[in-house]
Amino acid sequence: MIKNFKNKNQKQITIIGIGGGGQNIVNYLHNRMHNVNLISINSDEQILHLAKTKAILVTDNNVTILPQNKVLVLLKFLTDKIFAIKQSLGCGGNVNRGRYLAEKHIEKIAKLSGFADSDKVILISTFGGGFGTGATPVIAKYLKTSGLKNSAIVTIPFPFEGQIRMNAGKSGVNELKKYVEDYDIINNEQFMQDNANNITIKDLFDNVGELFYTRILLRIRGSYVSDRR
Ligand SMILES: Nc1nc2c(ncn2[C@@H]2O[C@H](COP(=O)(O)OP(=O)(O)OP(=O)(O)O)[C@@H](O)[C@H]2O)c(=O)[nH]1
Ligand SMILES: [Mg+2]
Repeated sequence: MIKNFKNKNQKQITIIGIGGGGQNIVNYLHNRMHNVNLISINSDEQILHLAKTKAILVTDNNVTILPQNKVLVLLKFLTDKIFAIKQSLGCGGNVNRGRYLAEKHIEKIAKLSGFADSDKVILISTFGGGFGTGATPVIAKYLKTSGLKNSAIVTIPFPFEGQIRMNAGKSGVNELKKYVEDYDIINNEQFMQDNANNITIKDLFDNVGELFYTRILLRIRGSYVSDRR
C-alpha cells in the first residue's frame, strides 16, 4: 500500500466518486490509498450510507455531509422516520436530473468537497445512470472555470444494459471531454471478455477498481514530476 502521496510543498489531492458506481470505486480505493481526500457524492441516500469515505448527499433542497458515526446514522434514520422525511433515492437513470441537481448546488458541492484546497481533483464515475453521468461534467466544468487541475476516469455501460444507457454514457463522455485536462474511458465489457465465464460481478468490479487505482497513480506521479520543474 502506498501511504504518502503528499510532500511538504503540495496541497491535497481530491478523488471524488460520483453516483453509485463511483462510490463503489472510491470504497475500493479507500483500502489502497492514504493521505488523499477521498469523497463520495450521490443523490441516493440509501446507497450513500454504504460509503467508507466522507459522503456528500445532494437533494433538491440541500447538500449535506452524511454522518459517519453509527450512532448518528441511527439517530438520523429514526428522526427521518418520525418526521416522515423521505430519503432521496437517486435519479433513476435520468441524466437531466443529475445535471440539474449538480448545477443547482455546484457552489456548495465545491465547498463541502474542499476543491479550493486541492492541488488536483480526479473525478471518478461509472456512466450510464442518472446522477454520475449528469453531475460529473458539471463538476468538471466548475473545476475548469475555477482554474483547478482536473482529470476524469469513467466507465461506459455493458452492452447488455441496452442502447439507452449506452447512449447516455457516450453522450456523458462527449460532454465531459470539454472540461477535463485528461481523461480515461474504461470499458466494463472488456473485463467480462478477458475473464470469459468464470468471474463474479464483485471480482469483476474489483478488477475495474484496480485499473482505476493504477490510472490514478500515473496521474498523481505525473503531477509530482511537473510540480518539481
Ligand atoms: N465498474 C463498475 N461499474 C458499475 C458499478 N456500479 C454500476 N456500474 C455501471 O455504472 C452504470 C451506472 O450506475 P450507477 O453508477 O449506479 O448510476 P448513478 O450514477 O448512481 O445513477 P442513478 O442511480 O440513476 O442516479 C451502470 O449501468 C453500470 O454499467 C460498479 O460498482 N463498478
Ligand atoms: Mg444511483
